[in-house]
Amino acid sequence: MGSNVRDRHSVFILSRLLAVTGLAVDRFTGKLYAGTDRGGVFVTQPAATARPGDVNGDGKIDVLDLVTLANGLAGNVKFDQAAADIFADGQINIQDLSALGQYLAGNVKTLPVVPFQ
Ligand SMILES: [Ca+2]
Repeated sequence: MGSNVRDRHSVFILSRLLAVTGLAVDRFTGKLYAGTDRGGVFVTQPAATARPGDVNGDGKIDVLDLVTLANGLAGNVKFDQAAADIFADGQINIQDLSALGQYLAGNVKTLPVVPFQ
């Protein structure tokens, strides 16, 4: 019986979500809005697409990502594997840590760092 209540509540929530029309994605921020312009109500972030360097997934690329990756490589914490291939060679290792450090130091302007073929 308890699950019926939850199911009805889920259907209610779903119907409310489907009632929302005119969803729009802000091309600059990637945020999804209900409304036809940027003045609409912020709904949610779109499904996660890995942003190279944002290893901890907080939307920023900063020294915390460096710390997270270092700890991740040491096996101490979990991290966003797709975002961690900063030196884009399909592997996650010390080269990614180095590339992120170079980016944070300003020596690399964009991520990922694509190795020479
Ligand atoms: Ca981050």
